[in-house]
Amino acid sequence: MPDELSWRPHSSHWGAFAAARDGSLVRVRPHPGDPQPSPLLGNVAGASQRTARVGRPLVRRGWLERGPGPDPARGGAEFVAVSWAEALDLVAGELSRVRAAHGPGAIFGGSYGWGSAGRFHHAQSQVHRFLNGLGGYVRSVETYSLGASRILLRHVLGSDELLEQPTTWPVLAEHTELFVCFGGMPAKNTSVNAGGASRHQVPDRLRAAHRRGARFILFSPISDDLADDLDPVWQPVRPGTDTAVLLALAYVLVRDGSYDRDFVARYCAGFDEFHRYLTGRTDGQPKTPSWAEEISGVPASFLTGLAHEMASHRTLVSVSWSLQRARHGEQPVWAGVALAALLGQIGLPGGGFGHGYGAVAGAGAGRLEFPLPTLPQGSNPVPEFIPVARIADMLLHPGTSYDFDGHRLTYPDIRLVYWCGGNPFHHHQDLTRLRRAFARPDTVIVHEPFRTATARHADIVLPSTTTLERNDLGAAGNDDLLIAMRQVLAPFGQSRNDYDIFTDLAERLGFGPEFSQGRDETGWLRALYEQWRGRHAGWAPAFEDFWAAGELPLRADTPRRTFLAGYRADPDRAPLRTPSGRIELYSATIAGYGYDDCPGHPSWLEPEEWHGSAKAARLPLVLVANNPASRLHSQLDHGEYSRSTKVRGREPARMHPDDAAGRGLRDGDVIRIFNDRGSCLAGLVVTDRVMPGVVQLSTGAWFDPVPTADGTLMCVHGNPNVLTRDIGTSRLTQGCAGQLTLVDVARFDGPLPPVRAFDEWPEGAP
Ligand SMILES: Nc1nc2c(c(=O)[nH]1)N[C@H]1C(S)=C(S)[C@@H](COP(=O)(O)OP(=O)(O)OC[C@H]3O[C@@H](n4cnc5c(=O)[nH]c(N)nc54)[C@H](O)[C@@H]3O)O[C@H]1N2
Ligand SMILES: Nc1nc2c(c(=O)[nH]1)N[C@H]1C(S)=C(S)[C@@H](COP(=O)(O)OP(=O)(O)OC[C@H]3O[C@@H](n4cnc5c(=O)[nH]c(N)nc54)[C@H](O)[C@@H]3O)O[C@H]1N2
Ligand SMILES: [Mo]
Repeated sequence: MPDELSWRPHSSHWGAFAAARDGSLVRVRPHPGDPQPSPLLGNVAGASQRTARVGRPLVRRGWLERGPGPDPARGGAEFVAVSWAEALDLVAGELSRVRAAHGPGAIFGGSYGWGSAGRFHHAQSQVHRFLNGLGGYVRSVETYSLGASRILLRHVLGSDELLEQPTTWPVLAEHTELFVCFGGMPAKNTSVNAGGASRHQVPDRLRAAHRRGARFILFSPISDDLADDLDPVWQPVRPGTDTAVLLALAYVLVRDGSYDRDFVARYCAGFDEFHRYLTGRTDGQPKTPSWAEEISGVPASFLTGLAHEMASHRTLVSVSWSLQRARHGEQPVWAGVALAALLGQIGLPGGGFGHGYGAVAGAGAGRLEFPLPTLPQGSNPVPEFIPVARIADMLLHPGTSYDFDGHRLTYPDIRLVYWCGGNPFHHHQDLTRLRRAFARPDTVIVHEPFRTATARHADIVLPSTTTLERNDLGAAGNDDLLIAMRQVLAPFGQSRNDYDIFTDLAERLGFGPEFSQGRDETGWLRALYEQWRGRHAGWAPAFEDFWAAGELPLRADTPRRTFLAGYRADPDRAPLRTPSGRIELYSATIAGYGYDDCPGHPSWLEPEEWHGSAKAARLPLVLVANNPASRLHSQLDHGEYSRSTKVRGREPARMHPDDAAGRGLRDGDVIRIFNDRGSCLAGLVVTDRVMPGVVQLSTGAWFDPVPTADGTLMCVHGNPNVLTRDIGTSRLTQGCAGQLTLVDVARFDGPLPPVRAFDEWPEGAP
């Protein structure tokens, strides 16, 4: 009987839950206070033990026999199981060798990725603390999530506060009359929040706005980017062309005199430069609705009507993060800010500009007023870094220089890659190229609970525990609860906590006591909690009481907050931290960099791959590689819920009935999606929820490559990143541009290659 089980509180990036052992099974039930628990919880039970786990430390046979060095065999070779003592000696020895021979600047510890929820066992914090203790490493900056916009917003609004402290949901639910959503606010995404979400509130807030009479406009290639129960008006838009649409809306406001002159004069700088571009005085092309229709496919009459509606209602211009995860991704964000500025509602409740509502549960949930318990990471004396998505360029082209936000930087010469808590062979673009890049270093070390594609590309794989196998503190900076994440299962096989692995390595490398401070897991949890309580949360109970209670409320409710209300109230006393102190519709700083791919004001710049490019004659479909509905990235892809969505064991790819019929394809077919960079198989879902000319394939199917005759890789499981282009958004931000790519699709005939992504690996005896 489930009620006789011993339920323990726990948490994940997709929500708080309780888990219990039931014989050899794990049972999971959502937190009772969560009004809309995530379906992703359905991946947890079956995926935690056995299947696809790494059970022992593994060393690639070639590396063990021939020693460190570049090796194209990385990714396809046999592993040998070794003892922990042997594995740790090898890792410590190799770290020492590389440091002695090449210095700490030859170690890449950027190690990007989501890992698991939990403040102490947070994999990124652990590896950074460890490598800092050792003397430093080359780091990565920024994220795949927001590569273009964080940097752009610092130039345009003087900070990235929009991302941390946007207008909160209660205010939107009460005041917004018109939600104009570029890229939507997909319900699938609001399951997730870095660190966790104990109360998923976004669907209810949107429904509340709808009940009050708010209207929703969805600009997207896909109709389910806004929930059906909001009765959205779906306006399909060619992927990658939203900037033209936003500029045309701004153009109508200016042409018809319905923009807010006072707001622009008082709160903005650079209107004249932007105006000259909008009206065509700089390039001969007024950014009219018919001009935008030609580019985007959105009818000019719709745009003219909408611009007037926007000016006469309390309007939120909402741009999803996905729009900036594409070439020239800075432009739709900047154009969105400019449009909202012309509407003059920035700083008013429910009006203005939003970015990322519907990306994560915490956007608009409001930040806590105090910091969370945090593992100190130490400091890194190595100055070198890369923008995170330039990983393959760095490994392939040491010594080469490139542009980044006004700087000219040089790629370091990396000999050792250390990854803990991320899956670049899921998240990075052009995986054939990434495999070439991973052949270059002397040594690749990966900590992983699972047999991921990244672990497969390592020389040494150290098996980590999952969160269910350890104790932790669960919390997010914009959530209501601190959760006592209690261990439910014994560690699988010989897997160990990342912390314990690093402690033993630090011991071997001579800084054991500094790293561990003499504490075990419980010692750290108690210390982190009590230090936090002492500094920031005197009202909280002692650790033992918190742990026994299982959770601690951090606040009563979502705060009410309006973005830039203070600036609006007094722009002279509370200026923005831009050079002008105002919202920059034109940035002399950016213009001064002279980047052809990011000029000084919002601009329509044709991407290399879209429906309008010459290449589209040969590759006529735009692939939308968005974030997956059935899991968090690649995590627990072998879980029950994720597997239930697969079509003939492959990741589902959705396309419009006309595109399917034109290719003789039927629902349920296994298709091959291809371009010049590679190909993948997927299971076809035919639906009119996707606009014609688009194929949608989410990220995160575990990479399962087979070589092809032309030297590119084919993923038989459906990882879209074998197709995407490995290029920065622009020279300003060098963000990930993986969302959009030109492809074509054909039925895959012939014997179907089996999906082996979750199988055991070839493993030899030592
Ligand atoms: N084409 C395309 N590509 C994209 C995107 C896109 O839109 N389009 N989106 C991008 C975005 S926004 C992001 S954020 C990235 C996400 O990319 P990642 O964050 O790299 O993806 P995850 O699958 O979450 O990888 C986390 C890994 O950590 C492992 N892990 C979990 N817990 C632990 C632990 O305690 N210890 C250790 N050592 N490991 C652990 C998991 O098993 C998993 O393999 O993908 C990006 N890639
Ligand atoms: N379930 C689930 N939720 C997640 C994640 C996950 O892996 N799984 N990942 C989390 C992470 S790390 C992040 S960064 C956020 C990402 O948040 P986003 O980047 O906003 O999410 P995506 O799903 O990639 O894209 C949202 C939608 O944008 C639309 N879109 C794509 N290109 C265009 C375009 O050119 N124009 C228009 N108008 N629309 C376009 C697509 O139809 C897509 O469904 O999601 C988070 N939430
Ligand atoms: Mo992300």
